[in-house]
Amino acid sequence: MIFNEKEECMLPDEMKELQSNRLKNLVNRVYERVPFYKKKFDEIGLKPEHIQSIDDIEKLPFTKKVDLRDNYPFKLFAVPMEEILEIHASSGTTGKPTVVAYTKNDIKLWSTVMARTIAGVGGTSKDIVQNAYGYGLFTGGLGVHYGALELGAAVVPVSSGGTKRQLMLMQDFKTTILTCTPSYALFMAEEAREMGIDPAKTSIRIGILGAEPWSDGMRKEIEKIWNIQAMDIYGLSEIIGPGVSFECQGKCGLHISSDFFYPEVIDPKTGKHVEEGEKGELVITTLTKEALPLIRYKIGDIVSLDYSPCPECKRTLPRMSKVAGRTDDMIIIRGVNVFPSQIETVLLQVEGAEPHYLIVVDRQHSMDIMEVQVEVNEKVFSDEVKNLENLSGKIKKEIESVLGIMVNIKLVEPKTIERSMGKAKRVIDKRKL
Ligand code: DLL
Repeated sequence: MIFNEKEECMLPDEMKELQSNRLKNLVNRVYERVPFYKKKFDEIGLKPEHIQSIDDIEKLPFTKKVDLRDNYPFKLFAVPMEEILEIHASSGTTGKPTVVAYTKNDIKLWSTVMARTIAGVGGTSKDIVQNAYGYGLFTGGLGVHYGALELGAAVVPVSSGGTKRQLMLMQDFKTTILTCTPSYALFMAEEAREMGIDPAKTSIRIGILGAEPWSDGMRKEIEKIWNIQAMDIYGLSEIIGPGVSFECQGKCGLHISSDFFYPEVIDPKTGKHVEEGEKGELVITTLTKEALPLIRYKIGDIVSLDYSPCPECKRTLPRMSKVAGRTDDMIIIRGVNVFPSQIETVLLQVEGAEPHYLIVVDRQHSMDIMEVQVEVNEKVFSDEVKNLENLSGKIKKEIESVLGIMVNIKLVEPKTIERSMGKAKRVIDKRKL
């Protein structure tokens, strides 16, 4: 189903004009309202009037995650606090989270693009959506929630976790759409079997899955176990949350809502556009967002773009490939973005721990588990066992409070973690996606 045919099936010229007008307006707005952008534009001698069309976008400088960190928490906001309705945060690269915010119009926009998403993957107002993405500062729960409301579907705001209860509600309510991370969908199926429930026999017909990388192999497995259509949706907090792109029923790439989020794919080394169809780093400009407009935001996800007509639906929105990797060392564990540098920051603050560490990620019973191996110094190593246990407990507590997910700590002898001559290898990811 198409949520809004007029918007999603625009002719290329119409779209270009809309994007150009929106970009001009955006550039004026940030130049006037956000000192960070004014300074950046002034540094390269760029005036808002130099931007006359969407084709001028390459004249604009990139924005990066570090810019959000440097302007923590609110300095990139383009509206006064009285216009802000909601504030979210996701993992930053070090101690402080990345903060994002929404005005009333931004929430409307979020609702629209998420209604497009749910309709795009095959949902209707008749569906009962069991929303097992986390509610709270994480963007998944509320994003899907707003979309379901806008579409007119019934939403069950169960949030993530409490798997047995999820399964009970699913059976009693006869929910038809499950929204969660792909790994949680697999975990839930295992729990179901243990409880004597056959996941293939539930009333779920569509899984709206995303927030972490997953392969087509994993899609097939989820589709088989649950007897559903497993659909990929993509987004990130900084741009809007979920709702940046979604698969239509052809599963032939993810349609980007490019009337609001203008996509470019660049070579991360040169910053230049790659050819259509070639892989590179996704960069997005939020054309209409009010609270936190972002110009040419370098996302770090590797994708390719396809502007050819969709073989399945009438949408003219371009399609991006599934995410093929990252340009940085971010990993996603149970839907939570984790940067090795966050762990390093904690270790540097704990007496007795050395900043030599290795993160080992694995998947057991469809659940991601993370172990951090930490080297201790000679003095601590010769201490009593009790002291070592205390140290390990302290590191665990600190890391868990920063990341918000469970972690196992293994203290290892001094000088046992392999030293590297070049880029240190901080992560061993044993998960087979
Ligand atoms: O994970 C938004 C979201 C919520 C998307 C629910 C889909 C469903 P963040 O926590 O800010 O936002 O993390 C964003 O997650 O840059 C990607 O690296 C990764 N990611 C999100 N969706 C996908 C996907 C949400 N479908 C970061 N495939 C992004 C692969 C994904 N990676």
